[in-house]
Amino acid sequence: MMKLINARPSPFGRKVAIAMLEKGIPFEIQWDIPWHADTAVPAFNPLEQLPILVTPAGETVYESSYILEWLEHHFPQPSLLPASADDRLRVKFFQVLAVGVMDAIVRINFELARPEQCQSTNWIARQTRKISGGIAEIGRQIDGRPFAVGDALSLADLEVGSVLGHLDFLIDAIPVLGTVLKLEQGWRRLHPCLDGYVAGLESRPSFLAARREMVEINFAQVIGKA
Ligand SMILES: N[C@@H](CCC(=O)N[C@@H](CS)C(=O)NCC(=O)O)C(=O)O
Repeated sequence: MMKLINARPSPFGRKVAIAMLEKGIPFEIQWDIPWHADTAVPAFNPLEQLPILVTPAGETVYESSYILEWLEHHFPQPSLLPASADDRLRVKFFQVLAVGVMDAIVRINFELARPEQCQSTNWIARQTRKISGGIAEIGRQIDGRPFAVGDALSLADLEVGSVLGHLDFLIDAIPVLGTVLKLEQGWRRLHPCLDGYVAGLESRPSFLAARREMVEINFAQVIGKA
């Protein structure tokens, strides 16, 4: 059986789990915390990041967007990619926006884990602009439709949905992040047109089954002096 090495609140791991659930691929999850000393991650991925897919033959596949493509190639049905090349390119475009927003969220998270006197307000402001600009662009592009590309679920929705869902989750779990991002009331107030889109995705059995849970992670220890 396939094994997914995953971290509990990881949006990267969640989109992979959702793809496997949508495709009906049986898999087990090995939970890990890549920041902790007892992590198994470096033994499977030289880049030391989750999620990692381990096939029954022992092949390892990592980098979430690449795993999604790998799954699409090896388990083409039901397809999570549109038929036309133009639409497939458009899926990639949403992937670029979603990955960019997620990268900025990760950078801010680490900056906030530094002692306050070491934090750069310029850096935080830069990442905040990327997040608000990226979400606004996603909202403009989706424009109230139920799916990002065409009229069916695609990898674009897994990419975008996992980021927006994760932002909800993070703002709830780490209120200071909401304050820094000026999103104390969440992103829906600023981008109401995305509300129905995300609600539709989050009500799918696959999204519901791939639930998030916060675990205690000592980020300050990870970036502090050895
Ligand atoms: N670009 C990677 C990012 C994955 C990622 O950042 N995973 C986190 C867990 S949620 C991790 O393993 N971080 C450890 C590290 O970056 O060293 C992907 O899409 O798979």
